[in-house]
Amino acid sequence: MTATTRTTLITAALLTATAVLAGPVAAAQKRPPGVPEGEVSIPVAGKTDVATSHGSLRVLKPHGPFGGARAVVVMTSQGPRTTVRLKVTGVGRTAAGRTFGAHLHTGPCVAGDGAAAGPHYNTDVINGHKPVRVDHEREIWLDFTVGPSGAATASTAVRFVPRPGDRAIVVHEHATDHHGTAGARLACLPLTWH
Ligand SMILES: [Cu+2]
Repeated sequence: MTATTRTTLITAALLTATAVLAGPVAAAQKRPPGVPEGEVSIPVAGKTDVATSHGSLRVLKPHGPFGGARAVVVMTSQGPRTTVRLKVTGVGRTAAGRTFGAHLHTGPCVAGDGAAAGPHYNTDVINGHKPVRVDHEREIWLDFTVGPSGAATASTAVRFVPRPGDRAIVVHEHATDHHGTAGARLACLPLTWH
């Protein structure tokens, strides 16, 4: 055997060993289609608009500061997380500096009929988890403080995605206390999604 032949045989043996190893290693990488070899793909859940609503607030209790008010609400989700933003404008100047409770309720927003909005949307109640806990992680609370120009904003983020329905953002007369209560229902904005 010449030196050249010996080199060729060794090279062939090495190539065979490489081919045997390449199979399982390549399979273990679980490279998704379209991703070039050597690149790592990190799945990113896209942000999705769940629901939006804007318009005049519907008055539930007359003579309050929300008769001429308007609101915008935007609900987006990213994976299991939901962000809700609320902006209210045109609130009566007498309400400047006051804080009002606001929540997502399970029922619809019907002018003059506060009871129609039903209870707070509570993910423990919806999923049958007991005991039911009432807090800003299980419900969507959007309390806001009215500025001197009659505008206010609020936002919240929760680790659940509310189920679709014909629902309402309800504004109450007081800030929300630790029991989740905030007094009389003054106004609402419908929020419907499917
Ligand atoms: Cu409420």
